[in-house]
Amino acid sequence: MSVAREFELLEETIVKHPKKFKVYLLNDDYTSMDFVVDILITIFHKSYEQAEAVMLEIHKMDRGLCGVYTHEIAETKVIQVIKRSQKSGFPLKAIMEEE
Ligand code: TYC
Repeated sequence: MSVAREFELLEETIVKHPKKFKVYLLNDDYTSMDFVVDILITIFHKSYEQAEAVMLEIHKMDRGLCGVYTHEIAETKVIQVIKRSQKSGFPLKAIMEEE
């Protein structure tokens, strides 16, 4: 196979199947439930009911899935969570994992 063809196939793979990343929020003992619900509504675009369910899942299971995104968007969400948490004085953490 020619180098040009190999490059074409690689390009197709990258364009059509960009890697996806799961973003999770982690439980802790100090962040208020209301703050987590607000984060889930404003950063992860959940409805109030969805946000409450995800927050309770994290509270019980130690982490919860907030969404699946491309690398750049997932990274932005993680940074937004950390910045908002620091500003509000909560230790809430978000992590991302390749799907
Ligand atoms: N465990 C926290 C409490 O009891 C609530 C909480 C939920 C914190 C989800 C973080 O990602 C979290 N106040």
